[in-house]
Order: sequence, then structure tokens, then C-alpha cells
Amino acid sequence: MINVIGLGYIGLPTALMMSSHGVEVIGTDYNKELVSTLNAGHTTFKEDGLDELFQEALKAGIKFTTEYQVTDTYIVSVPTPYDKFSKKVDAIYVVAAVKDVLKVAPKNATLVVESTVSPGTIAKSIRPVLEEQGRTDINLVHAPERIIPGNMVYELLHNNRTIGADDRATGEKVKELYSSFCQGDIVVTDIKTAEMTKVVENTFRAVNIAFANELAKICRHDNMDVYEIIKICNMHPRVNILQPGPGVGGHCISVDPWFLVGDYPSLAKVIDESMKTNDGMPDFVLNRIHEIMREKGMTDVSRVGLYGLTYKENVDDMRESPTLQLLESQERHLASGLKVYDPFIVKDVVDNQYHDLDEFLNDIDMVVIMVGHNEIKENYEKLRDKIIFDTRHIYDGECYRL
Ligand code: SAJ
Repeated sequence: MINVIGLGYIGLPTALMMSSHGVEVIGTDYNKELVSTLNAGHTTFKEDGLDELFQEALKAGIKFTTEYQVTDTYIVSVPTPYDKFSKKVDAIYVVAAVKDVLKVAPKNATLVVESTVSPGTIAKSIRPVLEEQGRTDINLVHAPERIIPGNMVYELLHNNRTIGADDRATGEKVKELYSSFCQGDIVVTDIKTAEMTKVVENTFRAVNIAFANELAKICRHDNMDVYEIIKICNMHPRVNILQPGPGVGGHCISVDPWFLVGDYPSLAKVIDESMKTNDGMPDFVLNRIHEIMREKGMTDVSRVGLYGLTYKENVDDMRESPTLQLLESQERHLASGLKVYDPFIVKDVVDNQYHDLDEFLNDIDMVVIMVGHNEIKENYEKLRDKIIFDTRHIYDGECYRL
């Protein structure tokens, strides 16, 4: 039996996937409300294919509880925040979960950490906990997740994976467990290498997006079309530039690279600058809004609406979202009034928020597309008489761009 600890964006799909592939799974989370929602037969976030997977896992007998289980294998997938000042990873939740596991784990149990941590965190923060408690019998493993929100179920099945372990036998045992559902290649390596690969993968993407964002700024300065330029450059066989955007959100690409800056401040220069470039994009968008308003002779900010609150298209996750960053920036400038709407966000989370597309559009003259949800793509005719500022390059017609 596998006890999956932490039933969030990664833990839940992983637990469901294992369960629906014949592994006996009990999911544990300290959040009682979350556990009772799952036990009442509901998933806790929206994701393509998740509800179907949930039903299969229920049929297969998955259980959810707040209690840690006595078993031989644990998978820990709790969040790893970072300290905004030092930029270093804060392993408090992983450490707390490991401590709780140790209270019940039998001798020689395997403890797999899936949460993203910076290289050396397991050696610095987790291993000492095992040593303090005289539990060096525990087999530590790091198996970082790689799935992308919006396509999680498919990627869980098809992505290649990395497993870091102290010895080959443990690595192979955990590889076998993940092979129950994973159709990709599974590489077994050491723990520090596994920690580093995960952070490097997300850093690579962050730096590439930062490059695209920098190009967007250069092109804006000299009136060139950044999208056309990237499109042509990407026709070169060895060039693959990502897309500029209103900023970088999510709990991964906008966070993990900071771990390297925090740990290697005098070495991680390109990464540091890239992160600052990405973090500066919401302000860049705010300045563009101001510019466009001036050009159009608009003076009333409350006639401008931001479409999209989530960090990217077709997900309901708002963590570190560019729109929230932009609204914070508006506030820092002692301003207010921008209207906001997102079909995925049903709760009221910001001022001037709408829950109906038509009402939102009725009350504005200029729409800023911050997120390319399918909903807006299917409703372009409703934007006909609006000034459109498209930060995502999804709208084909006449509009303002980054
Ligand atoms: N973005 C751009 N331009 C692009 C691509 C993305 O501005 O060309 C923005 C998005 O709009 C979003 C942010 O970047 O705000 C991040 O989105 P994403 O789709 O690039 O990635 P995430 O954060 O949803 O998921 C990433 C993935 N990592 C990589 O692709 C290397 C995923 O595989 C990881 O599992 C995930 O991080 C994670 O949990 O670490």
C-alpha cells in the first residue's frame, strides 16, 4: 500500500493515477475540509480528465484521510514555498510531513519526496531529521514531478521521469512503482542530481520566456513585430524561442529558478536577470495600458477591463498570476479602478470583479487579454466595438500588442 501525503495539484492526480492502475493507495492531507470534499465524491480543482480519473480510482478503492498510514512506501507531495527575501527554498512543509511520517513508518520504509526542492535540500533539511530521530533505516528517494497544469493526466501517463536514490536497489524499486502507470522512460540517478534537474528544467523555460519578453520590449521600442520575428527565427533548425506574455505565474516557473539565485547568488547571473525581466512584465503591461489610453483619448480607468485572473489559459490556478501582480502594481501606484473578469474564478478575490462576460464587456471600452482562455477565443464577436490590447497574441484582428 502507498500512502500519498499532500493531496494538492500534484499529490491528488498522482494518487488517483496509481490507484486506477492497480496500486492500493491511501491519500492523506492535514486539511480536513479537502479530505471531506474528496470523501463526498468531489475533486478539489478543475483539470482535464481529472474527474474521470477520480471515478476510476474510487472504483479501485482509493481512500482519503487526515491520518498517516503504517505502510512501507510514502510519497510526499506538499508545497515548497520560497522565502521572498532570501530567495531560498523553505522546506517547512516537507520537513513537517516527514516528521509525521516517521511517527508511524515501519523499519526500512521508503520515503519518496515529489515536492520540488533546490539541490542539497534533502541532504541539508531532510536527512538530519532522520538522523536526529535515529531513523537512518528509512530509504530516501526524490522523484520530482514534471506534469503541466492543463494537461496533467496525459503528462502523468506519458512524460519521462527522474528518480534519485542513494542506492540502485531502492531506485529500481520506486521505478517499478511508477512504471505501474508511467509509459515514459524512467531514469534512476542520485538524489542531488534529481533535485537539480527539476529546478534546471523550470529555469530553462523561465530564461527562454525572459528572452522572449526582452525581445518584446526591444521590438516595442523600435516598432518591430516581435511575434513575426520569433516565428521566423524559430524556423531555424536550432532556434526555439518561447512566447512573450504579460508575466510569468504559476507555482513553478516563477518560483523554482529563484532557488538557484538564492543558493548561488554570485554565480546565477543570467537566471537572476531573467527572473527580474519576467517579474517586470506586469508593470510593462500597466505602462502599455496607460500609453494606449492616452493614444485613444481615454481618461477613465474604470472603462478598462482585464480579461483573465489565472496564471495561464484554461486552468483555475491563480498562484503568482500576472493579473494579480498587475493589480498589486496598480495599488502601489495609489491607483484603482481596473475591472476584472475570469470565467474560472467563481469567488470574489479582487475589487471590481465580474462573474459574467457580457456584463463585464458592457461596462468597459477597452479589454486587456491577460489570459487566453478558450472562452474568449469563442467569443471574439463580442469584442467587435472594443479597443483590444492582446498580451497573449491570440487575437487575429486589429488590436494593440505588447
Ligand atoms: N508562459 C509565457 N510564455 C510561454 C510559455 C509560458 O509567458 O511561451 C507563461 C505562462 O503563461 C505562465 C508561466 O509562463 O504564466 C508558466 O506556465 P507554463 O505553462 O510554462 O508552465 P507551468 O508552470 O504550468 O508548468 C511548469 C512545467 N515545466 C516545464 O515545462 C519545464 C511543468 O512541466 C512542471 O511540472 C511544472 O512547471 C512544475 O510543477 O514544476
